Amino acid sequence: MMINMTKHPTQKSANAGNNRPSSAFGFSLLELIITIVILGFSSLVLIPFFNAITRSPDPMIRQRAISLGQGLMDEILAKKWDENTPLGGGAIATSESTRGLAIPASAIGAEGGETRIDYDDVDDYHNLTETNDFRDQNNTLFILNGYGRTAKIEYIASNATPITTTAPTGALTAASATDSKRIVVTVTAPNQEQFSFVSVVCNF
Ligand SMILES: [Ca+2]
Repeated sequence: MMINMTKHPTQKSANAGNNRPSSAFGFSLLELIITIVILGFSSLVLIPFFNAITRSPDPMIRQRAISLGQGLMDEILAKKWDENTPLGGGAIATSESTRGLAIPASAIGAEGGETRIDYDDVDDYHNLTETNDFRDQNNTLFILNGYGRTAKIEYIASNATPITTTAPTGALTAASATDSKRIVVTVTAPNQEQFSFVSVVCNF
């Protein structure tokens, strides 16, 4: 019996140049399913991350807001403690203390006739409110659309703690004058995010 060992012509051409395993030609269904499952789990982790990025405030917005607040706070802190504080400094009389000069502290707020460029003591800035249009201490106008800032100054008890933007409650009258004034500057950014700057200045 003769056995023909010659390969069929079509079989020979199909195997020609084929030295790689059959799996190298593409993905099996199992591999595709595993890939889809991995991508699915990855998206669970990554989607909240991307959402957080798209919703986070623009760093430039924050930087401008902080500059606005810090600029006004620096300006206020450079002024004397009270309208009646003598040039060169020195304590004056308050409801907390009779040390120093027997000159009573004034009520909170700008004195009659004072405008921004005349502000010479800390509490002149009480209720200063600016929106879009801002002025520096030289009364020079600069515009930052969408931003706002306000200043609030109150007498607070000198032993009050904690000092925050809301507590302790302050007083505005000269009769309730204490040895400490709390300054709160609040800046509102275009995205309505608020930044508060708090300082306490003392009668000395
Ligand atoms: Ca003043």
